[in-house]
Amino acid sequence: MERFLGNPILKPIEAHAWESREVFNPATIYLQGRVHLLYRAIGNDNISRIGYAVSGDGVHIDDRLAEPVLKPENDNERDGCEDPRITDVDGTLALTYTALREHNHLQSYQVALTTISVKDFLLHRWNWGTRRLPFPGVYNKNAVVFPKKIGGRYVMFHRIEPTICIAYSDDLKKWCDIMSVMGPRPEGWDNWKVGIAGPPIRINEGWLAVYHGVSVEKIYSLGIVVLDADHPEQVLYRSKAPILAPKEDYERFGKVPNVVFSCGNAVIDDRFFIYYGGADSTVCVASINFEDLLASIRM
Ligand code: BMA
Repeated sequence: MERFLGNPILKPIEAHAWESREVFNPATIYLQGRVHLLYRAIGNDNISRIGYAVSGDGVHIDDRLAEPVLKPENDNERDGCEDPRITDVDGTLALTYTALREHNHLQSYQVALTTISVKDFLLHRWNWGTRRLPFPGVYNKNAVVFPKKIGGRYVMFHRIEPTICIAYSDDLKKWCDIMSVMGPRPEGWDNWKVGIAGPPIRINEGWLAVYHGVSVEKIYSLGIVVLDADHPEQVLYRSKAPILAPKEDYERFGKVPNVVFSCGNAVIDDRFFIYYGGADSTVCVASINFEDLLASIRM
């Protein structure tokens, strides 16, 4: 992966109380020739909200809104809306995020899911639909919806610690057939826990997805995985080494050191872009020629 030399592409804005401390882990979606970023922002009150920025070339930010586009709205997410992922699934945008609630300093977190029409999204009318909990009461995060139905059903990856799991749904409301997909490996960089990054991409071999792996030393790195086209609970390939690991200062030092954490990607022309949070503090981007990435999984 080649890091963009202008990283970080988004930094906190001190004058905005809601995004004054950290901005990181953006969801991304490529629509009408632009990359739209929904980034996690932490402000003076230590609560996570979601902000919006947009880029025409994938690396330079052309516009950024001064107000959050999604913020806690009910008790389940009272203490924050974290780590969004967004997917265009047959013309509806499905947004998943981590709903955080604290009880006596103990964190409880669940997956939350809402939708918005492409039209509203592009017009910046933030008419999010009902916020649902696909797995009520279950400690769960790192959820992302697949961009296509499989066997007539919606598909979602999510993470019941320490394992990436799958679930299926007829209506994006009720989820069933939860199965484990892949867990940590005993050796190396992903030996503590794993979680999926942005939406999987359909390639000839099946589904290509980026995931994060955490080592017992609490270093967050990114790897890739290829899943079967019709049964994405089956892993066909998993990268031995990370494709991106903390190296630059903006990845090694910050609110949480040694973290590269991704919730979004985009293919623009012949390049694959990975958007990620550096050290839970800023938004960064790295890219690779898409054919080179595909060649690496075929070797
Ligand atoms: C995870 C999430 C991410 C964060 C990562 C590293 O549990 O909270 O938002 O980037 O830890 O701190």
